[in-house]
Amino acid sequence: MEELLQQIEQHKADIAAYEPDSADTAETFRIKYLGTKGIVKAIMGEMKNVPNEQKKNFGQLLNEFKKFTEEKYELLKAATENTGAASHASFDWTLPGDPFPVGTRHPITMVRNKIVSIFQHLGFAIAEGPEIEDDWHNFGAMNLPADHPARDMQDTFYINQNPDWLLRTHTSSVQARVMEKQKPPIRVICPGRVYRNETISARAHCFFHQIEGLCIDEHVSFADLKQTLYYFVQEMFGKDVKVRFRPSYFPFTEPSAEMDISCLICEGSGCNVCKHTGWVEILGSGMVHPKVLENFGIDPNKHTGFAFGMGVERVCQLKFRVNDLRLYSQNDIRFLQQFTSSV
Ligand code: 2U9
Repeated sequence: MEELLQQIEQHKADIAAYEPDSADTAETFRIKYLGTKGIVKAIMGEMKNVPNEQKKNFGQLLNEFKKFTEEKYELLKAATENTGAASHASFDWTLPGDPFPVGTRHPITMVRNKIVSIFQHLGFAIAEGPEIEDDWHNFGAMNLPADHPARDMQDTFYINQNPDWLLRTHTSSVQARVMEKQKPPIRVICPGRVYRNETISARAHCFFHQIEGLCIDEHVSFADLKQTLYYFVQEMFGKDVKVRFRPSYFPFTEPSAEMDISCLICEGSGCNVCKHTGWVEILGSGMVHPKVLENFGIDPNKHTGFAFGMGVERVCQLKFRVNDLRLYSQNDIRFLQQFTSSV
């Protein structure tokens, strides 16, 4: 009897000291103490050998021991369920946490979002369209004649199954689809990926990203174009930036102009980004060609419009000084991790 009481005391001490050090600790404990062949059952079995006058006291003692063991089991179960393994006692809670890698936006996405938000402030809506286009929306509607070099297989990716299908070479096809559905006033901004059959190098890629804009209404003038684009570069590059327009030619605009901004890298003193001119080209623009308006049933005597287009990679290059276009699509984490602040 005395021996049995000593055994119970020893088991209680062992149980009290039991530590949850792995996910299956609670189960191992249950099998050892509370299982059908466990210690609690075995001690209960000793009841038959206890003299009758001691049975009451011993029964009480056994019940307490069983309850004590069951409570410990519940504690172990909770500890291993919550932590997956270790307990408060065996785990150093003061250890620093595991670093959680925070992703960053791709620089092209950051710059695109910024450009889009500037035009959204001016009341431009965003429009998107398919990257696989037909000849009409990409070229025909844009006043590109059948013999225009851009239509050449050398310059454009055509889809084998259907000679009328191609990968859009500019997002003007999106504006074409807007004009099909919507009558003036129209004010849209079209961001998207475009494709050209170029040999990949630091300065050329077979795909890049464009943002084009279109504004059509009554009495829209070249002055509106200039002020809109001036506002854009000030928001994008700061209030000190200067602009200049140079006459240019595009089949879909007349007159056409390219816009330069003062070189932000050398501030006019001369560097290789501005080729020592103090100016860098940023976008193309112009008044929408009357033929393009007519293609969509818009009367050029009543409505006029301006349009512009820019390469997001180009803006990104000026903003972040990235000098190799290939970096944008190589997904090299060492490159991508450098763009942690928003533009
Ligand atoms: C419609 C009518 C006219 C969009 C325009 C440009 C000028 C232009 C280039 C800039 C660099 C393409 O990414 S780039 O290579 N774009 O210079 N784009 S005007 O003109 C339009 C668009 C839609 C209906």
